[in-house]
Amino acid sequence: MRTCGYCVATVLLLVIGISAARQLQQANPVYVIDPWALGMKYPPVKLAPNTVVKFNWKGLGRHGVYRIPTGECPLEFKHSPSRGIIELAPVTDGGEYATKPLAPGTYWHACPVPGHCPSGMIIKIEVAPVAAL
Ligand SMILES: [Cu+2]
Repeated sequence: MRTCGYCVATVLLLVIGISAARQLQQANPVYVIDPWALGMKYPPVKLAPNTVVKFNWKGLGRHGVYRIPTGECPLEFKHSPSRGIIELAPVTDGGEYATKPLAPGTYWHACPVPGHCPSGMIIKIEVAPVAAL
């Protein structure tokens, strides 16, 4: 009896594909920003789809996390979704925050404490579509 080489290969690829898809569903990649603090510079980062971004400022003073629409620090950080300013984590003395898994797109995150965004607590996060990786 002859085995069908193509059939075996097809089944193998199918199994590998399914398990890879399961892994993608199960484990979101995590990108950690630690410390989220003054005196740091945050170069732009490119991340895979569904990456969770964690900000850590435990024991590092008063900070928070806002999403802002552009790389320009707003004069005033006030939750205002119509203007693209979204409070993700209010200012607390020490803390941490994790985003939801990020869909493809460009995100700007900044600290809302007066003076912190202009001093460098701002980061551009680009989440690439799957095909672009
Ligand atoms: Cu801050």
